[in-house]
Amino acid sequence: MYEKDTIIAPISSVSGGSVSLIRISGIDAINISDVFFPTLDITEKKGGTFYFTKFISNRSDIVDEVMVYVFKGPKSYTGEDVIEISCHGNVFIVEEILQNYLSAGCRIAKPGEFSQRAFLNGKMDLTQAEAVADIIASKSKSAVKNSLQALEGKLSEKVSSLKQYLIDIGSLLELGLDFSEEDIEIVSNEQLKTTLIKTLSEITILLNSFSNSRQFQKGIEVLIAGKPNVGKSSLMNALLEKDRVIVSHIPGTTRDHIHEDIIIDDTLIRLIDTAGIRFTKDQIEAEGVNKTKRFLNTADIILAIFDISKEIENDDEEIINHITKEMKDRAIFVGNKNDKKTNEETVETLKKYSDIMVSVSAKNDNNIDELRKIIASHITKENNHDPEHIVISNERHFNILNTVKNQISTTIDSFDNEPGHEFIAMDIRAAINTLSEITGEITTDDILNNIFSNFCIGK
Ligand SMILES: Nc1nc2c(ncn2[C@@H]2O[C@H](COP(=O)(O)OP(=O)(O)OP(=O)(O)O)[C@@H](O)[C@H]2O)c(=O)[nH]1
Ligand SMILES: [Mg+2]
Repeated sequence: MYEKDTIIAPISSVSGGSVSLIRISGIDAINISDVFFPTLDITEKKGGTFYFTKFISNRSDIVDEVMVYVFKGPKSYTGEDVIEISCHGNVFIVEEILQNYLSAGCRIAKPGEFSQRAFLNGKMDLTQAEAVADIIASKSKSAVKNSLQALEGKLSEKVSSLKQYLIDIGSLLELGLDFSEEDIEIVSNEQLKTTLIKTLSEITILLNSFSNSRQFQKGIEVLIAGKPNVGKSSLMNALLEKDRVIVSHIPGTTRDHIHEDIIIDDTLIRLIDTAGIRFTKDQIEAEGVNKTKRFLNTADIILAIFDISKEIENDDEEIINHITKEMKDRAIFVGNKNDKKTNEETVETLKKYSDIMVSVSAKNDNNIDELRKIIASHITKENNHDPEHIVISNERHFNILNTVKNQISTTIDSFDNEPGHEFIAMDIRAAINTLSEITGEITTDDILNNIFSNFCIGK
């Protein structure tokens, strides 16, 4: 499956920056490049060097003034010969350079193909290649840190140490099987069980780190929910510091959800304004309301907003009940319209249900900074993990570890039925093989293609 042909792709954003970077990798990367840099004699250059020169097209036109970087395999990202060209960040220049290489026999790299070649050439294991894609996609500083940890190889080290427990105990077990006729006990059931339980508990810790780290990988969803007309859209605008959403005195103004991204506390926050929650006969609105209820189940943080200048009504109660029953930990109560005369009874009722009640005026921008701080404290609470602690942030790793966890749990449970050591040895071998899928020691073309095709082009 490893095609050794020469591939090309832009590896930076094609326009929008002052410079674009193009990578060419493969057996002919240097030879093909020779004609485009006639003054350079690039085939004679050492690896790890770079030059300022002109890119001359196959029609002898000057395409751009560029920097050319020469890397000789295996000392390159992919492990192959690599040329990187940094040209001006203009889509026509990038396109012309690509076209020149394509006419000379290169082909456009598939998504993730550079990293796939790096993996196949042993430059990195699978967790490290995946970390490259994860770093690019990370939606918070903390997710970047988690993925960097994997790129450094910390996750692979952890997986290796788990595997080593199993290999050590598995080989004793296999040795015991060789002596089974002679009544020598090399490893006791107690020892076996202890090792398996230890492995299981370390895997469980890794698995538990996933849901938090996943949040930081994809960004945090903050849902603004409440009865019609309480000021949800006004609060969204206040948090965004711009008039993004239509605000009006007519209840039911927002029919469908609207989202915008902001950064709070180094984390990407997706703010979602929703249709007001109430029972309604209006079909269009009803659909929006159902969607809001679905969003409530999945949002990371809920800003439950109430009008504290008014009495608590049925619709408010419905929301309070729903939230306090199922999603209290994720909810922040916001009492809006504090610029008007406050209804003390409403405030007391809200305080009764929630430890956190922030009183704001979305319209006058009063106390919005305090609300931002409270949102930030919710994020930090979830985010203060120890840097030495290995974190799982990739779904594939999570799924594999979950399978290993199930395999080991089943083995531990089977001890009650006093299984023969040959069965336990088989289970342990299976668990070792499953673990090996994480780093890619055991893998198939299908798995690899699936992983790398999810990368963006140029990685
Ligand atoms: N006095 C005062 N009025 C506010 C405040 N926030 C919102 N309003 C007013 O309340 C009305 C409703 O505001 P919206 O932001 O549209 O409320 P909403 O919750 O998005 O309403 P729907 O989309 O219809 O569910 C508008 O007339 C706003 O000007 C506030 O803090 N103080
Ligand atoms: Mg609205």
